[in-house]
Amino acid sequence: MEAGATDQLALDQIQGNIAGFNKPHQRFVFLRFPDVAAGRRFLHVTRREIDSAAKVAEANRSFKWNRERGRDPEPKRWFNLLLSISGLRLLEAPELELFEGAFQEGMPTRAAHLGDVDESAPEKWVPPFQGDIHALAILAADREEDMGRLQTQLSHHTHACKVVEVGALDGHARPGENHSHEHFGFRDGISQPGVIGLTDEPKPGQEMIPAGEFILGYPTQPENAPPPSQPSGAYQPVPAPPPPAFPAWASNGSFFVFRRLRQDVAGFNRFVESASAETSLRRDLMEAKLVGRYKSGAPLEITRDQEPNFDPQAADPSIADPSILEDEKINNFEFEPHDADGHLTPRAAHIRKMYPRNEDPPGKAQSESHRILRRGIPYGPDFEPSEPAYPGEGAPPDDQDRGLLFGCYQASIERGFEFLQTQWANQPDFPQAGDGRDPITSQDVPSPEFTLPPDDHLTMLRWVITTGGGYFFSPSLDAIGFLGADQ
Ligand code: N7H
Repeated sequence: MEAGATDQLALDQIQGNIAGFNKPHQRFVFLRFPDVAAGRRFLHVTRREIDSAAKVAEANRSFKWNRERGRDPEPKRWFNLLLSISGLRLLEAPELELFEGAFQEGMPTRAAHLGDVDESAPEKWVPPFQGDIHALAILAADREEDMGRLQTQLSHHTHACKVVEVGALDGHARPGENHSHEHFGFRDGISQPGVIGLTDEPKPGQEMIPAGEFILGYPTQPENAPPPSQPSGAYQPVPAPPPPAFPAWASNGSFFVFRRLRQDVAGFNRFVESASAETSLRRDLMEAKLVGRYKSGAPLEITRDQEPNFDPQAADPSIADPSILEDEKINNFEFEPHDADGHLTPRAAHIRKMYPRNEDPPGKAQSESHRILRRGIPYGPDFEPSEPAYPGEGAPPDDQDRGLLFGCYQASIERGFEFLQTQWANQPDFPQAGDGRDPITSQDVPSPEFTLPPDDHLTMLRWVITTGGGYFFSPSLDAIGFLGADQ
């Protein structure tokens, strides 16, 4: 299949956030159905309001077209509806035993496996994550005032169907120049896999991945196949292994992992300060070593347009050449062969652990077999350096509670999110013995180690704490109709 072909995916069936809402205001509303009849009625009445990937992708194209011409794009409001395993059970969805184990068990049951221990343990999670959640409504809008309209519309249906809204979490892009940056200060939302049949103009360095890695019912990435060619995005099809098992009604659906991740910005900043003093590295370079990018988003690697002897460590390259931050350049790099030892980007840096690109091990083909479509948005107020330290060892007060409402779509949670978290982030010996843990996402031990080549070993603290989460399924529009009908 040619990269960019859009006629092969049933985009009018697939829910819209898989294409990416990309909105600065998002609300996650968690729902409980009192009984099967109420649940089915709720699906039946909300089905026609669910926005499809076809609609969202078209609006995203028009948004970009208008922005490039200096015009104000038309503001949009989006709505999607997802179900947890207990919601599907209550709705008496058939053949649920075909779904993979991780989804059937749910995130809290997987806590020990994921490393959600100590402060991150499910017993400490905030409401509504202590109770049973049947469904998740995702509301998204360009304008904050439109969230009220979306919420009113949703509540109209929940009241009419006697569905309980057990809690809601609001995410907002940070204000002003920090708009695209998360709370530690790094630009986020840069590197995403291209999806064959959905991504029509892959950016340089953006590999095109078979849609079956993200959406059920399509070809998947063969783990041991030769790597797809790049950088133009021209993908050479290779025979696919059999897709993971799932009930027939689940075609065109996708699994959504949601995590409420609290960030201790003061703790992160303190660590950077002491580690840069210890290693005599500039502070901005120390930060970049942990993530693999400077806060601006500029990579710590030599991009394909730069001279081979370019030194990305001398200073953040975007200071001298802001064009490095453009789509054509910012993600156009590999780790091998010039940085096999991690002297530029440490092998345990967050972006290298989470997507090792052509690094071997694990090799490009395996790297491309564990991609996810990230859909995170910050929550909580901006950090103020003058704010008081947290009281004792406890949780921060509400007005200092900030972090990321992390979300990601994939066709298999075990192959996607869980693999990244357990096999790569939490493994001190991945990709090579002694490389250390992911400084951003691993929380499984109190004092994770991080190897800064050539021979510094830093002992970190935990700055990211899991405070809630769940596994959800985003059914196709037809499947919502099917599950909402009296069967
Ligand atoms: Fe990560 N951060 O701000 O430090 N992440 N992440 N992440 N992350 C990325 O490329 C961050 C988390 C991935 O393709 C960037 O968009 C924070 C989880 C993947 O090169 C930054 C949190 C998981 C990539 C951050 C967090 C991942 C990625 C670079 C939690 C999955 C793409 C900007 C609070 C288990 C790698 C960008 C690639 C990139 C940050 C969580 C995965 C800056 C603060 C839980 C796959």
